[in-house]
Amino acid sequence: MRDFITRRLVVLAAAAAALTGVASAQEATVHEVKMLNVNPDNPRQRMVFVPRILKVAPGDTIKFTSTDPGHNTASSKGMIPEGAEAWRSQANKDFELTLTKPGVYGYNCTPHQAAGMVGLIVVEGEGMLDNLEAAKATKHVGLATRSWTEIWAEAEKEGLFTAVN
Ligand SMILES: [Cu+2]
Repeated sequence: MRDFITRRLVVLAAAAAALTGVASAQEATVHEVKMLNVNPDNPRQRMVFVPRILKVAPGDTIKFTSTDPGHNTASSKGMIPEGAEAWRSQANKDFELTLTKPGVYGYNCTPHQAAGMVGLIVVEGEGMLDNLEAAKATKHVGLATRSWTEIWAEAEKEGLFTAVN
């Protein structure tokens, strides 16, 4: 539901920009990612970021909300673009992350990484695929291996790595 609202806000921002004759619709958007014990849309998924795959524009903010206790978000080693800043949030706290450099960003929940709690953000733009192979080649622990197999396949299927919007 929130995802739907976010999308609507983006559409409204774009429409407002068009109406007022503003050339750029590059309004910085805030995308919410919930940190959950159970995915309400897929209860078999436990310890999960929802949505766990996001494509954003440079300068957009991702707001990780501590919906359920005990989770955090941290960039995964070897899975962010060269020169991008690593992050690691405190557990039980909301966390806002603004990404400016195009590329793929793999992240995890520190305590639940082995339980498969990982996610992907793609920041579109020039050079966004530069670190894709390196990110895909990263080794994982426990159920994260399965999560990443699913995430790469889903991202591919959704065309995240093809055209720049
Ligand atoms: Cu967690």
